[in-house]
Amino acid sequence: MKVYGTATSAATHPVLMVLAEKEHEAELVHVSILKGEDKLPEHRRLQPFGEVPVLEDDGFLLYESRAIMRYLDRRLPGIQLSPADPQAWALMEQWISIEQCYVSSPVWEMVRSGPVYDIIRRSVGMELPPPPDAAGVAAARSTLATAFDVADTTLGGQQYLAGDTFSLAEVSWLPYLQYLVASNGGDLITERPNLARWWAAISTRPSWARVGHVLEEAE
Ligand SMILES: N[C@@H](CCC(=O)N[C@@H](CS)C(=O)NCC(=O)O)C(=O)O
Repeated sequence: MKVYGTATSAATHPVLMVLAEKEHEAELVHVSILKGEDKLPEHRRLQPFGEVPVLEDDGFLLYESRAIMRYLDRRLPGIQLSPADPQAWALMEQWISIEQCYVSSPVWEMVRSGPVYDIIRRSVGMELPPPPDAAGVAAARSTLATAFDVADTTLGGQQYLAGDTFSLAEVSWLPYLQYLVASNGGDLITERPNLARWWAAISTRPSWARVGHVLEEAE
């Protein structure tokens, strides 16, 4: 198996995380976003939208991080990251959808206001838009606060988002929360006790410690 992506990309993380949880080795083929390699014709032949990640499994090509994480969970032996119970499974899907609709975009706004974006702006060979202003940051924080309040309430009654076991819901949230912490947004987690307890547990999983690298220096 090959994963085309970067070790610090939030969209590549779920793929690497499922592989780590399953203890399955795959080759990470580095595609530098900062150098624009994701926009080259040879990469677009694998991913027509010019983004990472892409999975190649014995000639089978798949892109879109959430599709890949679900595929790998079914495809590989080892720990099951999707609950068998239909209701727990549906709740997992609900929390993945919440991440996609209400968490990842405002986190990216926060990233654009923090130190990671300084690294990106220094690295790319073109002018990037300025960081969001104070109103933009406040709007992102407010959207995140709403989602985090809902998660905090749920986590007051159970250990994980979909119930009592770690699932793909956590896999989909981890990268964005890690980037939020790296972008002056960690208080949004720590000020919510159940969310904070859950974050402390999932962010210290050995698999995440191996794959959850955020961008810390220019390529
Ligand atoms: N919907 C895609 C989004 C992937 C995505 O946003 N990838 C980022 C890296 S984290 C990327 O390739 N960005 C390059 C760009 O947009 O120029 C997925 O989940 O796979």
